[in-house]
Amino acid sequence: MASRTEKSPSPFPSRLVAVGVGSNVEDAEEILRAALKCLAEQEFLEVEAVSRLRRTRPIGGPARQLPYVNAVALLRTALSPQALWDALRAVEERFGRTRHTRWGPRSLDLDILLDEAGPVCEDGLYIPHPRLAARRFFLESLAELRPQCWHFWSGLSVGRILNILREAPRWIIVIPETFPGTRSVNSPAGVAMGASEREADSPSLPERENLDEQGNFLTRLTADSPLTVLPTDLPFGLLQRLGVETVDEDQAISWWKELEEQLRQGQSVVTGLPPTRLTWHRRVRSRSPQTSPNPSEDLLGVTPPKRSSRVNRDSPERGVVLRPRLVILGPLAARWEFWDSDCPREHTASFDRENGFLHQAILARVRQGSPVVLVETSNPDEWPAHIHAALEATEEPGTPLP
Ligand code: PH2
Ligand code: MG
Ligand code: MG
Repeated sequence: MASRTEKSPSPFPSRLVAVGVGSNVEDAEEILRAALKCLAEQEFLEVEAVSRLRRTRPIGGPARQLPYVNAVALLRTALSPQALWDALRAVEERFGRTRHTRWGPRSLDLDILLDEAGPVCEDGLYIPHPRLAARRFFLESLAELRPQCWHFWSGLSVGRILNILREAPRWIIVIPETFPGTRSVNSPAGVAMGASEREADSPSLPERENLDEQGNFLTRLTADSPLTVLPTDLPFGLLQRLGVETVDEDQAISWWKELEEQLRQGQSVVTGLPPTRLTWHRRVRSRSPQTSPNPSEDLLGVTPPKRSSRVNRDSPERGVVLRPRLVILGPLAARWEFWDSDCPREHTASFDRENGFLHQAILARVRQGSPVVLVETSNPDEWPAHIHAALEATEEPGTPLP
């Protein structure tokens, strides 16, 4: 894929880019301070501000790793995102960075978290960082510097995301429709990869017969982990969960009761999109200006269904709107086509009506008040670890160093 940077040589204005800095080897703190100094000495960029350093629990990766030291630097640069990425990798290498274990110990990790020039979704580079919205420690650092920074995937500011992570119950929404090849979740990696790639090349509206598969998909994703799948999302079916068919009220209420009960028991709950009473069909299909979702409506089903007084009577959540902490989108979302209206024009050609409809329906419901994380890998064996790590990361603010 040709990158935007090759097509137009220098379209990037001088702007702010947030870079996450991390290290988890013996002398992590010194390495971080030296790396920040090294960044400041680079040509073509200036370090505008640096957050406090935080000691953080390692998220994901092998057991018994040393804690990380993490921080965020705000850089001012006119480099293209790709060129900046190259420059950062050169700095990583200077500090002896080697890549052997995924999420394993690293002497220096420099990640582009946000770019004021806009989102990037190409050649393996994703900006905002695909998992930023779950990484509480980076968000804490960013909020020290610029809480108003805009997070494209979620459609929320950093400060808002941080508030949600601090307050929302341990409820994660995973959207199977954005994970191609659900059937092959547990098959050998090679086979699974083949299936994912095939489907990723021609994503299509999942068929009704696949609905049970999608339920199994969530269950399999969370097997061997302390996450509980709420199985009652299954009977609603894809179209209902997308809100294009109305949902039976009693079903919706029992879904909510069970969700509340699980959360009350301190479980971490994974669900698909919750049922909603709203009929999205007409609004999503017709693209008139009035179709833009009204943020006060229960797009995620976050307000309990109609007979809410009965549902909530004995609930600790009573009077409180229940919000998911995180929405996780799969590899189909790591493509420009998925984001449709925000998609640069050169990427829209292959966009067909059915997919557009599916993606718009998903986006209309997820990008309204929930932090969004992308799992961009096509290897299904990695998805469970991603989902588990994302939840863990929401609970790690880190400890600021003096
Ligand atoms: N980076 C990772 C994986 N896990 N955990 C913490 N606490 N901090 C990190 O920067 C980090 C991580 C992969 O880049
Ligand atoms: Mg990283
Ligand atoms: Mg990195």
